[in-house]
Amino acid sequence: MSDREQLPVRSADEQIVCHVDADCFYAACERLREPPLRNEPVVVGMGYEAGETGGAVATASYEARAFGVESAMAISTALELLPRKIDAARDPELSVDEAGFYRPVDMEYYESVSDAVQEILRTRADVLRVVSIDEAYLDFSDSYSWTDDIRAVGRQLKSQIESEVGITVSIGIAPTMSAAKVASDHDKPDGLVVVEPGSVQSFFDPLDVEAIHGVGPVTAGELRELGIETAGDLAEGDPGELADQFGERGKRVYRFARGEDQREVTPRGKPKSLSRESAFGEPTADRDQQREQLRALARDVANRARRRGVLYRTAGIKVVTPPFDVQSRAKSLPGPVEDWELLESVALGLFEEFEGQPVRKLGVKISKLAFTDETQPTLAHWRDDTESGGSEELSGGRTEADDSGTGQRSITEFE
Ligand code: DCP
Ligand code: MG
Repeated sequence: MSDREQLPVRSADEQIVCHVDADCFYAACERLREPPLRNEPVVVGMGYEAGETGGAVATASYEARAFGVESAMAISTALELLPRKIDAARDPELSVDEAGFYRPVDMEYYESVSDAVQEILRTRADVLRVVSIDEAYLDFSDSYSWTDDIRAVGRQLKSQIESEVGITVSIGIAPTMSAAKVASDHDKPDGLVVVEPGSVQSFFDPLDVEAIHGVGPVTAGELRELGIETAGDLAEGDPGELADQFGERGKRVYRFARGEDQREVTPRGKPKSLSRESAFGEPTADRDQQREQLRALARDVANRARRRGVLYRTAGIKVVTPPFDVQSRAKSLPGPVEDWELLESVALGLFEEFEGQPVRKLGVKISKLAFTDETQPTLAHWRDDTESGGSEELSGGRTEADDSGTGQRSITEFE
C-alpha cells in the first residue's frame, strides 16, 4: 500500500483540531508549589508585592472570580472585593472565609510549568502550535479519525497533564481551529467539549457573539446595536454590511460564526524534529507487518532528512496500542548523522520490547537536528520534496511552499 492510500488528502471536515487552555494558569502554578492554596481564592498580581496594594490582577482562581475579581482589575479594587486572608485574620470586621491569598507574578516558574505541559502535548500531536504560555493547538488529524472515540482521547490528554504536571486544562476538539478555541472555553474550568463535524453551526448558533474568536467587548457592543446578539444572528447577517462596518475583521468573524475556517494548525519556527507515522487499518499483532511498517517509516523520514540537508542525533519511535496508549522510545546516535540504515536498525531495536503486541499505529521520529544548509529552503527545494514523496500534500492539498519563510514542517511532523 502506498503512503497516499494510507493517508489520503483530507477534506476540511476531517480535520481534528484540539485546543488546550490551562485553567487560571498563573494561580494553578502557585497552587502547585503551595498546595494549601488549593480550593482557596487566589489572586496573582502583576506589579504586585506582598502586603502592598499596587499592581493589576493577572489572573484569579475560580474561587476568587466568585467574589468578582477578574483579570486586568487593579489590585486595590480586588482587595475591596476580596481582602487578604492575613488582613482578615487581624480585623474582627472581616471574615477569614471571605478572604483570599495574593501572590506576585513569577514568570520563570510559570514558564517551567508551561514547558512541562508542552512536552506532553508534543508527544501527543502530529503538529503543535503554541500560541501563549497556557494555550496551544494540536492537530490530531493524522492520528485519529472522527469515527474514533475522540472524547476518550481528550479525556486521556487531560488526565495525563493533571497527573504528570498537576494542573487542569480545558480542551475543545472540533473540525476547525476557531470552533476548537470556542469549545475549550465553553465549559471552563476542567472542561472537555467535542464538536463533531456537522455540528459546528448548531454549536455556535446560541452562543453570545462575544464567544466568537476575534469579537471583543467593543465589537460585541457594536454588533448588539445592529441587533446581532448571538453567533447565529451573526451567521445570518449581511456579509456586505458587516464588511462595510467592520472591514476585514467583519468578514472574518462572519465566517467564523458560520463555522467556516480554512486555517490549518501550523507550527512556528524551525522544526525540532521530523517524523512520519501511519496507522494500521485494524490494530495488528503481526510482527512482520509491524516491522515492515516501521522500516518503511524510517526510510521515509531518512529520505526527507536527506532531501532537506538535515542531520540527526536522536532517533525515536512512537507506538500506539489500543485503545489510545501512546508510548515513545528514543535513543541517542553516535553524532549528527544522515544514515538511513542506522535509523532503520535503531527503530527496529527500540521496537523489540513491543513486538507481537497489538499495535494501532507506529511512528518514527528524528530529533536533535542539525541543518547543513542554514539558509531558508527555496521553493524548488519544496517542489522536489512534494514531487518525489507526495507526503507534503497531506495537509489538505496545501504544500509547504505556501509556508516558505515561516516554517518547514509538514502536517505529519511534530515539534
Ligand atoms: N494573563 C495576564 N493578564 C491578562 C490575562 C491573562 O497576565 N489580562 C496571564 C495570566 C493567566 C495567563 O495569562 O493565568 C493565561 O491567560 P488566560 O486568558 O488563559 O487566563 P487563565 O488561564 O488565567 O484563566 P482561564 O481559566 O479563563 O483560561
Ligand atoms: Mg487559561
